[in-house]
Amino acid sequence: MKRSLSLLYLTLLSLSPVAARDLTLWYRQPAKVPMNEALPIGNGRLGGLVMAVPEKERIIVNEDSLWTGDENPSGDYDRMGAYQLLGEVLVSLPAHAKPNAYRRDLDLTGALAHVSYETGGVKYRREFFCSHPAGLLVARFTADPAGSYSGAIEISDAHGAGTTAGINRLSAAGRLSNGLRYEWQVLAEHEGGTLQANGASLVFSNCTSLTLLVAAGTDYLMDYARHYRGDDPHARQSAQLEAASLKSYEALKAEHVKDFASLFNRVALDLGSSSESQRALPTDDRKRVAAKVVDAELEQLLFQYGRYLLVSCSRPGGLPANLQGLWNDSNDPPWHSDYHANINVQMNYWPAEPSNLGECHLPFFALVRSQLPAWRKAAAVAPELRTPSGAATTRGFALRTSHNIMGGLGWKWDKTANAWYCQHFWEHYAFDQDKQYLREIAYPVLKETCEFWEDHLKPLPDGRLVVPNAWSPEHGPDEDGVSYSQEIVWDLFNNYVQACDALALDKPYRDKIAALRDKLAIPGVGSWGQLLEWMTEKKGTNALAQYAELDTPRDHHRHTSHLFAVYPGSQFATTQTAALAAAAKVSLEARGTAPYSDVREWSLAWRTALYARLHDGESAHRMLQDLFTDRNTCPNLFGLHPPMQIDGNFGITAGVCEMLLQSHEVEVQSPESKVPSREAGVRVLELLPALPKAWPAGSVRGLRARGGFEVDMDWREGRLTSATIHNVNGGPCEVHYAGKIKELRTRRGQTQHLGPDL
Ligand code: FUC
Repeated sequence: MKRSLSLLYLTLLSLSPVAARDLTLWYRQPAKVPMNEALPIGNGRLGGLVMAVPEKERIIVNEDSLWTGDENPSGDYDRMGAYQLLGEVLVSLPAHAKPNAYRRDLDLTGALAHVSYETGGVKYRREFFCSHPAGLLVARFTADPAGSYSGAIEISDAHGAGTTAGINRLSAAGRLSNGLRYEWQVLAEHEGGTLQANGASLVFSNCTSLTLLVAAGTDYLMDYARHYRGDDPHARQSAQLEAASLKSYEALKAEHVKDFASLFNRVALDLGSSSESQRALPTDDRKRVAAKVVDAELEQLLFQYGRYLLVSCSRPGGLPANLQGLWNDSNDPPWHSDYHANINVQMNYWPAEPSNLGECHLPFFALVRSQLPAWRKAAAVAPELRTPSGAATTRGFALRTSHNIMGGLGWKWDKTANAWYCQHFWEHYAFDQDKQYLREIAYPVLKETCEFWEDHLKPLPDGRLVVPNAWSPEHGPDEDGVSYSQEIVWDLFNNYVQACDALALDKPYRDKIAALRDKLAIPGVGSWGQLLEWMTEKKGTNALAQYAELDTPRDHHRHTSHLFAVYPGSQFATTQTAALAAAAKVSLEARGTAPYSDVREWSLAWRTALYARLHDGESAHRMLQDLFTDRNTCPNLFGLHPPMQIDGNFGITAGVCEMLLQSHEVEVQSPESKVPSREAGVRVLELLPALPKAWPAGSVRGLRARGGFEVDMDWREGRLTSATIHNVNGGPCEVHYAGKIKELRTRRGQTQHLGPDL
């Protein structure tokens, strides 16, 4: 008995950092604006926004492949299409208007949304989740006492399809303008009372409970060779509903909670305690206060919300997170709710590896690989992508600033987006060290992109190599040797060299690319100590009128593209390239934050990670705190650009990871060189590199580090008290903390405990 009690105590202790109370968003009123207020649930492919209105539940339903548009090698914007809304499930309960004791919440740990209220002496409760194992959205309505539910269920299809009603089923099916077929079905189960079809709705009376199972799908297939079309979704959906209807609600829920926890519970974070008065506030009010007074538990929740959202919208087998993740209430969403390649989709995936959700990165690789044939074709015919000698592109692919899921491209070439995408392929390996993945999935894409850049770099008279006529995203003129492009190509070449070394492959080509890397022009330092964004310092005005001065201390543009080499790149590591890192800091400080209206949402998340890499925890934390203002996040904590945009949610999770643990540096043999190549050396794990004063005591479990490590840490009074380094799949490493260095030579599967002095 004693043993089991102490076991229980230990179990509770180990669960305490992810206690439900700390990880719940809650509100005292129903949602009004779906994207800003509704509660998001998702299983990676199918998603719902729960409005939680007592007298008429509205669940806005999304399926991630419901896209208009097509392949468009000439970049014809109209043909790119947009991510579409599927429709809404509506449950009318007319007698429930104006209830008492209303509350709605989203429990991140269980991935469950709830609504509860009382009216007419009855306690009502709803629960919602999207199950990955079952492939369904599930909604359950219960009440006490029994027999209290009377109302009607309807579906509203966003593309005008009529509803077909069966005995306990509603369905709708249609085709979009590009021929994509879709279908969705709602199966209603009830306990007590009656439920029957009446026209296009299901009418129920005096039921004790209702369970709705929602299935949805399209015939989209991530395969260029099959024109992105696969099987009709009808049979798949019917089978999912059939299988789920054989299980009890509790069994479906238990299966979902277990599946979700298997990913979500890998990381537990405790940043300290908040006050009782902070805890007493609903999330919308609480976040406003948190922008001014530190609310450590809400900061921890914001970190975990990014992980919650990533697991909910990006699971293997589905599409990657788009500009709104998976959630969308419109057929004409902002920026088509597409994949933006100059920061946004990359930021979506920044937290995947460090926050221990490597599998959630896989949909991004699957989509990119499925688009390559179309992107090669588009590159081959683009006059803008001719090589410096005037030849058409024959090797590699390129993409524009935005794209769809069917080989279609949007606005303006972003020439080095191909190399930036490659960084993600490399990072998955860097963290997880899976050589088979590196050989079969990542390496071919990296090599092809190196070939593209081998063909496209332009030599300057002094022998340096530059990316010709490219842009610093959405800021100023296109020119040769823009810092953003130079840094991204350096990153590609450096990663490729490491990939060859890891696989012992292609030595001659590896050496060729290493030589090209070392000839790439490196950004200079300008007259006010800033890192130059273009090869030459700009004076005067910008064609884009709102940024009247380019490259001056008064230039507060939202993008920090020229700081790529600090984060997410690793070229300008603080300890090894101190002069360039210092210049980057000058630029970052000038780019600023509030009240500059252009600095918003994702800009703050990027700045958090940049400050963290520059070891400035106070500024990193200031950026994080600014995200809580009403201009940067919605009441449901979705990022607010405006309008709602999800990248900032993911970016801030990644930023917090960087504040606590960094692993982008390796010990290099010649640290005195201007930009040391990172091809040989021992991985450095830097503990608590940017811990702010706002988090004096805390702990983290389960962060991942490059090189194949998992790290747990505890700290008190702003100082590390203990650390545990699990060698999951790594080699030797060096642990750095506060000027101290400890070399570890553990084997795979071994764990090393370290004290405050390492
Ligand atoms: C980039 C940014 C914008 C916005 C858009 C979706 O173009 O410059 O701020 O986030 O993507």
